[in-house]
Amino acid sequence: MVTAPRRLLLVNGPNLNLLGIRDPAMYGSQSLQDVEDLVASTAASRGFEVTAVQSNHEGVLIDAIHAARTECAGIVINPAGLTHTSVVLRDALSSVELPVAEVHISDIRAREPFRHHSYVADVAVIHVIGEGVPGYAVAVTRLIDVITGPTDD
Ligand code: CA2
Repeated sequence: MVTAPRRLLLVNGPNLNLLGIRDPAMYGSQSLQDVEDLVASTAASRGFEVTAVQSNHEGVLIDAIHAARTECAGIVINPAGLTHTSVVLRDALSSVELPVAEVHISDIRAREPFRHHSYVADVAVIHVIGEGVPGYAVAVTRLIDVITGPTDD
């Protein structure tokens, strides 16, 4: 029997390394490290480990997504600006056939029109939008429910 890995991939896209450093009015005061710690602790409470990647380079994110195909049971992703531009990121997510949770810290539906369309939206099974950094924890919990079923502890 093949057992699915109890590991998630956390992907944060371009410029999210600036979280907590710039623009706190839009994205809050918590850092990328705070996000990664929150995701790791939320996943650990359900017996999952996390591999975290943030990059300002699209190809680095795509390589990490490809590696997740055999190493992870699901992907939590905030694609940042690539949400609204990247067919190749969408294709990578689609190709690995893992459940995907899309997270946005801000409410992209209430911002400029160019942020209203997400290339990732219809390859994700979970969408957590505009709930701030705590939205990452919501996404992890809902994604693990999808992976394991809601009664798994
Ligand atoms: O709300 C989100 O999480 C976004 O994915 C953030 C992206 C934006 O392009 C999306 O439309 C919505 C921007 C990430 C840039 O992060 C920064 C963090 C601090 C300061 C400046 C940028």
